[in-house]
Amino acid sequence: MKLLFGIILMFSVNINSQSIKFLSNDRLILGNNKEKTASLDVGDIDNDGDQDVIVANGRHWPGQNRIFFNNGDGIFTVSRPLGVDNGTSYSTELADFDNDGDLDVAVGNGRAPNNIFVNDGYGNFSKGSTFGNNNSSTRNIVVSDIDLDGDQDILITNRGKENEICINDGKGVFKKTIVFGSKNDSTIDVETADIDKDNDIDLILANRDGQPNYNHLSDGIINEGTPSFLYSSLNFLTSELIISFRFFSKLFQV
Ligand SMILES: [Ca+2]
Ligand SMILES: [Ca+2]
Ligand SMILES: [Ca+2]
Ligand SMILES: [Ca+2]
Repeated sequence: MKLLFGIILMFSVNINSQSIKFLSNDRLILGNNKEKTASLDVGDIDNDGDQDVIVANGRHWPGQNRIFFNNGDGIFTVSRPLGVDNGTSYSTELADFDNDGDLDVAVGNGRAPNNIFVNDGYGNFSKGSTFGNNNSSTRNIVVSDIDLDGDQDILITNRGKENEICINDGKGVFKKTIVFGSKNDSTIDVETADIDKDNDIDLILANRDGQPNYNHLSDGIINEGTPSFLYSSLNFLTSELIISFRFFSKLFQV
């Protein structure tokens, strides 16, 4: 008998003695197994009330990024390529970068320009601003209003180069870039939070290549829209948060 859903995957997770079952099948697959997916994000891209998915493909090898549109039942029966160029994409994030009420796309590429794609409100995208250094080995991008001016800025973590904060001008254009860290950093991820409760945004960095993870505390000084970051060190051992907290009291060049 031919199975309607050829592959059925099911697993369950026990949380406090309650069981949650996750079900998947071959109608729920996004793309194909030849695509080297590095990142995805979820949001209502076409403003029809259901959650759609943007998938970034490529990593070291140029790939086609795709948007998958939800048919309302949780099945993605329509996909659309994002842009005409294949790219070495490592990371993608959805946010309303141009403040017009719809979700735009940011794509971070390794050794190739990072790009904004601007939504027309219906899930059709035009290529917008680039952001950050055009030739950095981008490994991750994170969206945060780092200067607290009401628009979404982008933090880029680079391998083998300084990390970057790209400041939004409010219209989805990123002309100003702040670098932090050194070219020797191998940062794979960054999160933002007000760690020291002084009402500004601090940075928590995850580094690879044997480097410690760092916490950058903002000094809260907004100079032409630019915060500075004090450099401190957090050593993470066995996933415990604070083993050692050492301030180097070094003001980063921003
Ligand atoms: Ca939708
Ligand atoms: Ca928008
Ligand atoms: Ca901002
Ligand atoms: Ca803070």
